[in-house]
Amino acid sequence: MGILNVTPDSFSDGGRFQTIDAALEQAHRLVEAGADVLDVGGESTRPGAASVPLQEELDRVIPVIEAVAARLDVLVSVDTCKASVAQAALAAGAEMVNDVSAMRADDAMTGVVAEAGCPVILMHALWPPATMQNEPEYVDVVEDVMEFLHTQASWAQARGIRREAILIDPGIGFGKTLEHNLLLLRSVTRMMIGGYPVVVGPSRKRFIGELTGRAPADRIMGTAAAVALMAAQGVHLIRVHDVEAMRDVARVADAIAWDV
Ligand code: HH2
Repeated sequence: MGILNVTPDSFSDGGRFQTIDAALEQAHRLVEAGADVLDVGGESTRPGAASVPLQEELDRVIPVIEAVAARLDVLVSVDTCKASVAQAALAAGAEMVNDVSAMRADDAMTGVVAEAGCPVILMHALWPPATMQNEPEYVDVVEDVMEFLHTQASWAQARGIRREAILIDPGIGFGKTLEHNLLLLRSVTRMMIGGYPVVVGPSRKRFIGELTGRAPADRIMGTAAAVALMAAQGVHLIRVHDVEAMRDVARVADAIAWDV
């Protein structure tokens, strides 16, 4: 899954793809590099990021989704917590919703996803993002995150979303210390117990900076290590900025670990 942030303030690529032309060019690059899914987002979720008004988020993502869906053969996902943005994105050609609040932020989200019948990623985060990094605590981080995701998945099904449409994501960096992130990445196969496909987004994140001392743009090798280990553990979808490099990493890791 290639990341296409149309935001001024994302932590690693903010401000780079704000015009439709720049976003389309990047979308082309990501698809040529082998992305199966493009995740288009108009609101940064980094700790402390300002929330974006509805109209502004719509103005950022909808024209880009329309342009990408019309021109490229790729599944477009919309990274949003707002039901109206998801609805407009699906009408504009998106086919999947990626909700980092696991559909807690907007009560109308389950209805939009159920009606569309599209796949949805439910991600774990301590909520809201503004305070999620304030000394996060868990009893057993893997167990707690898994229980939360299974609860949200059951609730989603009770609201009319098909079980087969649900993917889950432990939410690397969303209300987690370095140790929490490492425990989740080390034990990601435990996330698969419920049978939902698992998505992981380690790309250029702060835990890699904490381990290597590097700035976001220089975290590609650190990201590669995480991607290799995710592929080797059978993670279904890996959300990354550097698709060309990570495609090779996943290809080799898959061949070694899975003989494919
Ligand atoms: N991480 C980010 C955003 N959306 N979605 C899923 N499912 N999983 C993730 O780990 C995830 C996500 C944060 O990364 P990024 O989009 O690069 O930065 P920002 O939130 O600053 O735009």
